[in-house]
Amino acid sequence: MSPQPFVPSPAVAEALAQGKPVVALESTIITHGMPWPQNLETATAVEALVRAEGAEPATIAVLEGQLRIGLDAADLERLAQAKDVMKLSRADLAYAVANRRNGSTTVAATMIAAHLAGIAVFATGGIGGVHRGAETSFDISADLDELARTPVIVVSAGAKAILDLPKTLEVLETKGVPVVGFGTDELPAFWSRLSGLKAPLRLDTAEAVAAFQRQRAALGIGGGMLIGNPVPAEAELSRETVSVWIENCLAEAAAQGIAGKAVTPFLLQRMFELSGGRSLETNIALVRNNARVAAGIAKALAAADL
Ligand code: PSU
Ligand code: MN
Repeated sequence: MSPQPFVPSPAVAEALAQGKPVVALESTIITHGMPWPQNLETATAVEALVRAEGAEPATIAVLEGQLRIGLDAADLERLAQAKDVMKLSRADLAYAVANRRNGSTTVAATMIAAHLAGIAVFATGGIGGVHRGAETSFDISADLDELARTPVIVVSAGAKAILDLPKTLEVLETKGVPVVGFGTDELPAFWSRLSGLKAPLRLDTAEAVAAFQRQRAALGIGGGMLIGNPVPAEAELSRETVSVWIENCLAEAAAQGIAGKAVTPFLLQRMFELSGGRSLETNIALVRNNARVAAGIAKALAAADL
């Protein structure tokens, strides 16, 4: 058995050993969040963008039971085309390793793996949160608990607008998770820049985010933080535009009895179809924007460590 419970790529191992900036990237967005071939194109483009910004990308997944931190081009392509890939969170990450399965990591599982490997920053699209109707379904993403317990900075465009955003903010506040508008006073709403909800905190630079997380650690306050980075204006879909598609796809999910882990992938796929592909274009733009900001934060953290 290897001394470490994970397998870093050579580039990630070297970057970590030298204290260079590293950005973790999730893989559920590849297997369950976007259709082929845009999933592979996006994953590849996001990695290139992180490198161009001067950080090392580490896409995380479980491949044949190995928890891999950093994938090569062939791994990414295989994952992007694979069927029967588990969608892994805290509950089943170790199950996939123990049973030699293939699995993609959600925000929660990516945070666990990133922290294990010593990576402090992670870029995604939108986190999971409190689903609409959670007062009866109890469907609240494990991403929120993970943010409360694992010290990784998660750069997102907010929580997906298919969720109940006010309830998601309330749960994050209860759990003590800082929610930071990045260069904005308002919580972004994934496909849209505005949600109508105030971001509890605001910071305007990568250095300020790094300083805040270091201060939290110095005070012995554990856990991660959520950065809400609005989608670039030229790529956004207005709240009015998306709200009709959201109502329709939520009604379909309810009529078909979609539940559990299948809910988020179902809603994203139907949003893609109902929007004629526009939701995906925006999703790609916001992921790229988040990767760029995450690379800046990783650099600020690495510089402060010198
Ligand atoms: N954001 C996206 N696409 C995705 C996801 C987020 O743009 O596919 C994934 C993330 O991996 C997130 C997961 O952790 O959806 C949330 O799933 P659930 O609601 O079942 O916890
Ligand atoms: Mn859920």
